[in-house]
Amino acid sequence: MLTVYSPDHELRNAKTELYGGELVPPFECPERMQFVLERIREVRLGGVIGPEDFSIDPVLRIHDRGFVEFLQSCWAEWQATGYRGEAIPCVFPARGMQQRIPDHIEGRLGYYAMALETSICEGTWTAARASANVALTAQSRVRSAGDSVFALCRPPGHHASADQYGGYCFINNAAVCAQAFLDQGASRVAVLDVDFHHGNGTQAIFYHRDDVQFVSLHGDPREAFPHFLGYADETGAGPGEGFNHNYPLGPGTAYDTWSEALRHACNRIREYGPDALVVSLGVDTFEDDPISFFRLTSDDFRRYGTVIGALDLPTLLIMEGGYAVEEIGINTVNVLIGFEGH
Ligand code: Q9C
Ligand code: ZN
Repeated sequence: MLTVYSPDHELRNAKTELYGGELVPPFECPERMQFVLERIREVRLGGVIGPEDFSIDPVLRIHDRGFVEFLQSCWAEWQATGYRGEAIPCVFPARGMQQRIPDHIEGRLGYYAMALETSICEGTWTAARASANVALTAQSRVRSAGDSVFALCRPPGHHASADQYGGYCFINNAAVCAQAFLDQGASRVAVLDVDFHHGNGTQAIFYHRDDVQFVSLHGDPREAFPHFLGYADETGAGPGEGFNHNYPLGPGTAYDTWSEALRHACNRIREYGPDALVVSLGVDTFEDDPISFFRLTSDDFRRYGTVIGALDLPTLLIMEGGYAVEEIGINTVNVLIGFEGH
């Protein structure tokens, strides 16, 4: 399988993540990519190519222009205030307040954030753009060659909505690529999200639409981030009713229960009959992931790769989460090997 990768992700190297009331080194760190890249070379999975440069247009098909401009200028504006740390909001347009966009960077941070573990630092926007270019390059290969491609990108994307960042995500790569398939002539695209966390951003973006089906397996929002979306009764709205499927699963979920949900999810995708499949591939479902509570083993990743491969669709696999840094290479590549060997 072909992989698309850019070293420009290293430009996002934040020093802080707000975790348990402390500022700690971020779980979502540059070293993650090194382990995946090394494993791809070790098993000779296939070629690794760099990204093409896409304009901001495919990103603006999904994201709000004011949001994009905010991300672009945030670090400079934050620095101009004289603050010494990384940019973290501390006030939000909470229930009962105005949803107007303020001028001050402090207010705009709160307006555009959905969570505040994700510090914004120098290089964040450049890295997020590179991540989207990697995903879009892989998308264009799937489209032109009809086979399946892996986008090895960070920062991840599935928590980002049209106008909110957070959960380590800025540009929703999966949503941007699903839209690109449609803009290039596809009638229907399915997004299968197997990251441990619910893909709240992707769900919100397509919730009212029938041309993108969103299917997600994730930690039950009662117990897991993002906590405020991802329930089973969220099935879509308006024309999108029936095109959103959530499988929330409880603490300690192992492969028997998880794979049963996956098979159910894959049947939904078969019924939908998409022209292309986008997989939000997070490997934080691993038993030793430091911030998650599923119990998948490294072998389970290979097993479920075959289940997704059996859908037999032109597939774009996009890297999302996974924080057991030394094992994410083995686990990610196991999915790709299983996928190819179905
Ligand atoms: N106690 C992705 O996997 N913090 N984002 C969780 C757990 C945020 C995960 C805290 C997790 C974001 C792409
Ligand atoms: Zn995750």
